Formats: sequence, structure tokens, C-alpha cells
Amino acid sequence: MQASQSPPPDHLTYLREDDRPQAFKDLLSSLPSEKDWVGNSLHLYQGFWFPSWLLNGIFNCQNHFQAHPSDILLVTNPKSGTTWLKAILFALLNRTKYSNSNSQRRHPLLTQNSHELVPFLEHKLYLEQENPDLSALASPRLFATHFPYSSLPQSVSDSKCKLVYLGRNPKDTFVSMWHFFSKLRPEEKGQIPIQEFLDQFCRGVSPYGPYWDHVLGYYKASLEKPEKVLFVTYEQMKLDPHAHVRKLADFVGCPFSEEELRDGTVEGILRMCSFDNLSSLEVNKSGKLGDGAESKWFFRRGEVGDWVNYMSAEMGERIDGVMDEKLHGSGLKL
Ligand code: PAP
Repeated sequence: MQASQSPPPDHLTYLREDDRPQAFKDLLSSLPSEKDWVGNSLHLYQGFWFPSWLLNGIFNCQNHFQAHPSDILLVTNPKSGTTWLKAILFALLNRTKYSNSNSQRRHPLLTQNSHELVPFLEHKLYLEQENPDLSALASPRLFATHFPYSSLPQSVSDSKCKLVYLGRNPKDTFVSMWHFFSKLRPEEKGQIPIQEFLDQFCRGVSPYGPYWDHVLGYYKASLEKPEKVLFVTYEQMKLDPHAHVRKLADFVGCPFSEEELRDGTVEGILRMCSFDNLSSLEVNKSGKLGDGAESKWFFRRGEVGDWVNYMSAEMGERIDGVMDEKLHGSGLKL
């Protein structure tokens, strides 16, 4: 596999491989590894590929995160619509605080990116600190993660907390990822060669990949434990957002009242969290996120089926072929 050997852009400090304890370095060197297109190492740990800069967050979270029964975890594979679902879940859980009748309170989504409002466990909280103090967070706590199901911290499985998994068509996810990682490269390197990015993806080598195993883990869990894991897709959300926001609200234990359904609360949340609205806000047009990525990179097209604009039919069939083979017999179609 060819890969960029150049260091990541300067502003992306979180990508740098810093001085780590020897034990950590030893563990990393014992894991199979590959280079990604940004210049990072990916390591195969517990059957999934993790960027090396993130493994500390993964280990810390696995060792220390204590789930509460009222916690809600949004889980996605990167580029499946995390930014959108973070906004929707935040808006629906906080709807009383920021309702129309309480409009003197400016809605936080108007001034903060949803990634700031709904923190990632392993990317943020447990990456910055080994064991962050989360006791001040109000219940229900809303977190996000890209953890594969089989690698979740033990306390998540043991507690009654709820998991919302958002899946997405692999071709659209792949194209979204290709755009995003191309941005992370030094400008002079330009876009990642899509064919070679595809080769890697189809071998299962992508952050938190293999993609199919990530999705399948949560799909199966949602069948086995429907009260704990809700599996929805980006495409379902796009097709019937109203029904799915209601479904989300029911699942997380804060169903819409008859009055809310009459007074347009659901529509208000959908309007607030729409691609057009969020992507037009100053905070999402010009802001940066803590990890150096620009907020606007998280709002590209926001459409279903955009892959056809970047991949040939043959490339699409290649992803379909791998997915058919890997999901065969599971009942899952993406
Ligand atoms: P992450 O997992 O790294 O946080 P994530 O938010 O899943 O990223 O990926 C961004 C995708 O969600 C982009 O898809 P695209 O590249 O196919 O366009 C982005 O446009 C899309 N997205 C962001 N916000 C919304 C939204 N409000 N509605 C629909 N799609 C959205």
C-alpha cells in the first residue's frame, strides 16, 4: 500500500505522535499497523483499526468510563451523520429549556457546533484526561462515540444506558470520508487518490473499520437488546425525519406530548438541525473544533446518493460486493 509519509499539517497537533510512555509504545508496536492517507498509523486492536493518536483515549475510556443507567450514547462510524444526530439528540433532550415559550434563552446550537455540545468519549473526554470528572454533568448525560460494539467499556454493557446507532450507506460514507481525509492532508498533497483509498476501505482498513463489522455489531445488538440499542440509518432519517425523531424521543425516554406534536415542536427541531440551517450559521462556517479540524468540514453536501458524483459504477459495485458478502445472512441492507 502506498501512503503519505509526510507529517500532518501543523495545525493538526492532535495527529502528532507525541512522547508516550514506553509501555504504550511497546503495546503499539505489538499491534498490526498500516499508514493512512493523512500520514497517521492505524493499529488493529480488538479486531478494529484505530488511529494511533486515539488509542490512549480508547484505553482510558475502556478502563475508567462508568456508565449511568440514564446515559445516552450516540454511536456512529465516522462520516455517517454524527454531527447531525448529535444536534438532533441535543435539541430533543433540551427542548423544554430552549422552547419557543422560553425564547429568551438563545439555543446553544446557534452558537456552538454540536461536537462541542455533545462530547466524544474517546476523542475528547478520555483523550484529554485519563479519568475526567463527569460528575457535574446533568442527567441524562449525552455522549458520542465511534467505539465498535465489542470494544465498548464494560460499564456500558453492564448498565441500563441506551445506545443510538446511526448507520449510513457505505458508498456515501466512503465518499464523505475521502473528502474529509483529503482536507486533513497538507494542501500541496491534494486529494487522496480515490481508487487507492477504496482499496484500503475494501480491505477493511479505515478508522474504526472494517466498516461492515462496525455496523453489524450494533445491528445484531439492536435485534438482541432492542430496549438498549436503537439502530437507525441516515437514509431513514432523511426519508422520514419526523417519524424518526419521534422514534428517537420514545427510545431515549422523552416522548413528545400530544401538545408538542400539535404545536410543531418536532418540526422546530428538524428545522433547527437541518443541513441548510446548521451549515449557514457563523459558528459552523468559520469556527474550528478543538482538534484543529474546521467546523465547515463537517457540513459538505448532506445528501443521500452523492457517491455517484465521485465513484464509477464499477467502484460502487466493488463496495456493494464486499458489503453483500460480509452482511450475508444478517438481514441488514444499507
Ligand atoms: P464525524 O463522524 O467525523 O463527526 P459526520 O458528522 O458523521 O462526521 O460526517 C459529516 C457528514 O454528515 C457529511 O456528509 P457528506 O460528506 O456526505 O456531505 C455532512 O455533510 C453530513 N451532515 C452534517 N450535518 C448534517 C445535517 N444537519 N443534515 C444532514 N447531513 C449532515
